Amino acid sequence: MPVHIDIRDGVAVLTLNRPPVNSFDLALRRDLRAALAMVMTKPEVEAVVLTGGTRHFSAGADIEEFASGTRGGATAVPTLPDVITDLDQAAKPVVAAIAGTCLGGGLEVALGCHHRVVAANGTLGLPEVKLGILPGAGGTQRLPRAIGVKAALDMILSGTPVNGAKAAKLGLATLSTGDLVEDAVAVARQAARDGAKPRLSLLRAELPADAGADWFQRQIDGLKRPLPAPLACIEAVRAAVELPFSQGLQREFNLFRELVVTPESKALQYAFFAERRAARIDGLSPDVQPRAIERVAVIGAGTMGAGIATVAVNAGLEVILLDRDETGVQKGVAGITKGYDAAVAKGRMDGAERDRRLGRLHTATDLAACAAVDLVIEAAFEDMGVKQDIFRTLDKVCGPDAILASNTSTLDLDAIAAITSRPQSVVGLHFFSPAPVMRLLEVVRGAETAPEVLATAMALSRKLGKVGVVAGVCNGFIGNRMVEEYLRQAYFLVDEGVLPWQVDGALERWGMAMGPFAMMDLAGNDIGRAIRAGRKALGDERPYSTFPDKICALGRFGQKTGKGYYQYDPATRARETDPEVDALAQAHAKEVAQEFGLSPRVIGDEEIVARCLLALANEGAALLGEGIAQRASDIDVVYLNGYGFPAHKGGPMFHADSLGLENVLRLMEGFLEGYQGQFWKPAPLLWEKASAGGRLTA
Ligand code: TC6
Repeated sequence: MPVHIDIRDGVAVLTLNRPPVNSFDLALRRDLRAALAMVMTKPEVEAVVLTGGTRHFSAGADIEEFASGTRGGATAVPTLPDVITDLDQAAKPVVAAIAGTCLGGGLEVALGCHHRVVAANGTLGLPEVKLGILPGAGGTQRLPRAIGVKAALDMILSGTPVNGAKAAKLGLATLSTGDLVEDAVAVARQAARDGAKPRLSLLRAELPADAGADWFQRQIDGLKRPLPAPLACIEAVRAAVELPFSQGLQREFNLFRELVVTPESKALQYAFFAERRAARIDGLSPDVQPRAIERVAVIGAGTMGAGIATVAVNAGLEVILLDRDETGVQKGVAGITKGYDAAVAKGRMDGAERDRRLGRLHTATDLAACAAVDLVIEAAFEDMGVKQDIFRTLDKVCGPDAILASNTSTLDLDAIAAITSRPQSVVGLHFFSPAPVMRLLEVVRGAETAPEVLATAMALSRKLGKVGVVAGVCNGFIGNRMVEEYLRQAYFLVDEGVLPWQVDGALERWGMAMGPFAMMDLAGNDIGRAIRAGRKALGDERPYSTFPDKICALGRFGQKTGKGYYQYDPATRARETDPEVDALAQAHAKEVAQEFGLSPRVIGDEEIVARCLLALANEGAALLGEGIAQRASDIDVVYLNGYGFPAHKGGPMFHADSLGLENVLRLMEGFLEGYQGQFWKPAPLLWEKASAGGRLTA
């Protein structure tokens, strides 16, 4: 039964019961409406409590249903707004008892109730904007009436939820101090006695007098990107202020219907499910259980190692941070402590919590300290000899059940595993820098990695708050192998006379968080040079522009040296174009033009974007065909979470699908005629899918 009814001495407790997250599909909407109607007719019931159990009040409308339009999607009757109107208009008081997730339509349902009681673990928010839609079941109309227009628009535009205590502070709910449902029942009884059924729909939504007549316009002007969903959110909240409730509600639902089919929303809905799909390991038997990981050693206390240690400590693990000597270890600890101190200073953490976390951080300089850990994550210098030495020793000192992981970003994991007597226990855990910030974790499956070890690594990634994506072994795995082709095109564009900032500008206008040259300045141009050298040493003879080497020859290694493809303000790190780089690029392009007999031509944004992004998709299709990635959507998850690809474009594979694979092939054919055109040989899988009229992400 999707709604369980329990009548307790005059109060009907309705419990939503649609695992896993009580999302409102048509069946739940129907059942709630019927249950509510039924208890309203019972004379012994004087009030109602609506709850969803301890973990999920409700995660909102069923995204699968409205994304696919199945069973009429969100517009099938009763719609969520219909059910919420029933709650609002109910003849007896209705109290929402909120524990755990209360998101989107879930919060809108709670707002339709007459009272809300929340547990401390409540997570209340309207994250619809992250799906390219707006709260379409009254959220934009009732929330401003509940907590004020400014606070409401802030929650709606950010999509960020608040916890129980904050919800109480905002006036959104009453904080429960005891048993949530019992507290809600008590509120319901009192309301029945008082006849109190406060309806948000009867209130007015008003801006403070000092907000100014152009307040809504200023909110539009302040948007980072004027995408359809945030614009519509502002418009709907404006309707809450300017129109009667029923008209505002209608306006909001119309906007919802328009948004749900926009390309941006389709891409964001796809990205939501792609992220959840990435957690699944193809071919893994359901009997395979992950091992428990409680004690972790991190080898290498540099930026990456210290970042990984922070992530593990934050997740509640006991961590030993190792480096070759005490100076190295203490440098790492100092960096971690500084990070926590900054969090305390900004009020994001209290001192006691900082101390608890630092209490879980231990240090050592001898690998023998790894004897009793469940997992070692090696984040030492990116050199095969160094890593093999470490793994040889770890193999000897670690317990037989310990998992040995490498954070290598390019080296052959199988060659590292082969040095040990337990290649089945070796896995790659490729974190992205800065590790505490970046959500992506490539989980690299070696030829011998045992299923149980892989499952443990994926479970760990979730525990660490990361999005784990399984990758096979190849140079660069998924993300960095593809980015090499993206960069290759970016540099070729410079060969042909486009300036670095023009390439970045085109891609950033398209939506990338950062263009390729700014990205390399952040990563370090010397690192890029080492990666290219590594590939060459492995026999990769494909041509590459010499421009990045010229930049490195000037010591312009990027942000860390204050200069790279840009110059950086030492205080703010703000980037500025540099005439020296422009001159170098122009001279370089002249040399290339002479060498290859190129005639000058203007290359516009469209070509820049198409070449860089299709280089990604083509390499993605190649590694998908080779089985390096499990599915195209995993590749998109990598790019959305590790490379600043805009979520509203879905990822490089989804983007190629959106263009149509036949069109993608046609574009590639055009590039084939141009400079270094040999790189536009479409991956076999691309041909295959295009000729079958298929999609990469299907
Ligand atoms: C809305 O409400 C609009 C209203 C207007 C209407 C007119 N629908 O993330 P997890 C599935 S828009 C369908 O792994 P967690 C998810 O796919 C909605 N399915 O677990 C997964 O399925 P799988 C606004 C959903 O504990 C399973 O549940 N709400 C929905 O890490 C477990 O999910 C949101 O945007 C859904 N709404 O996190 C909230 N939600 O096992 C979206 C989850 O088959 N959801 N599933 O792969 C979340 O943020 C998180 O899922 C969570 C749980 C915090 C609820």
